[in-house]
Amino acid sequence: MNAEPRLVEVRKNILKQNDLLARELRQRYRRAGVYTVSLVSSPGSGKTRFLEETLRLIRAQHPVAALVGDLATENDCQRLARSGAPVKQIVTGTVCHLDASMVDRALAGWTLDDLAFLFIENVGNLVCPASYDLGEDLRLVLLSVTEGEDKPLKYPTIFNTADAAVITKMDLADAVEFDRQAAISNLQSVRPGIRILEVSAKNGHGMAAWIEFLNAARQARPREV
Ligand SMILES: Nc1nc2c(ncn2[C@@H]2O[C@H](COP(=O)(O)OP(=O)(O)OP(=O)(O)O)[C@@H](O)[C@H]2O)c(=O)[nH]1
Ligand SMILES: [Mg+2]
Repeated sequence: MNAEPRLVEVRKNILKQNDLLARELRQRYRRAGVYTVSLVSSPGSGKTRFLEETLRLIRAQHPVAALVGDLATENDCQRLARSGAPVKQIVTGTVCHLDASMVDRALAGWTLDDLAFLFIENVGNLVCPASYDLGEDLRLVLLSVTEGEDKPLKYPTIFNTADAAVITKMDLADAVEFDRQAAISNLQSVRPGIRILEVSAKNGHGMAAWIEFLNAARQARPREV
């Protein structure tokens, strides 16, 4: 009978510790002038492909770096490193999300003051990453046209904790009979007013608007936490 409340308490303490460290990270990012963007989505929605294209486009304007989390492999790190930007893989083993301490450890050895943007690709998962603040300025949730317009309704927490949504793989929209209006209305119903970007990292559709949005968001960020 007593077991349940204790488990809840332990989980609350872990989350509280994470929030404290995330707040410190947020302060570090602000002091260094680096704008931090995290990406969350289900596995295979196109986070790495979108980030590869983003790094390629933004590196011409600004110094950037990226962290990427996966349970196993360095595959995504290798893909992102082709951009020439500094990239580190966080291998989580059995853990289904990144937390602030993993990010903190991965940042060791990097001088944040040298960066304008830091991107953090989370583990592909629409549930666990929702609860863990990484100190990011902008949390992006990606939804690909191939995974079904109802995902925001089924996984409301992750969509509700995001600052902006990116609909990916728009080049495949017709082939999979993607219902754009349904997807937009589902996103708006769980997170009213959320900014929605529509992109294809494959043919470049919407990528210029995304980069413009990113630069404007960095400019608009308050200096103090
Ligand atoms: N046609 C098309 N395919 C895409 C696009 N973006 C990603 N893909 C493909 O979708 C698959 C998954 O893309 P990834 O970028 O690896 O997805 P991810 O979200 O990083 O996956 P995890 O890290 O495993 O969660 C790959 O085969 C990509 O080439 C796109 O805009 N158009
Ligand atoms: Mg990936």
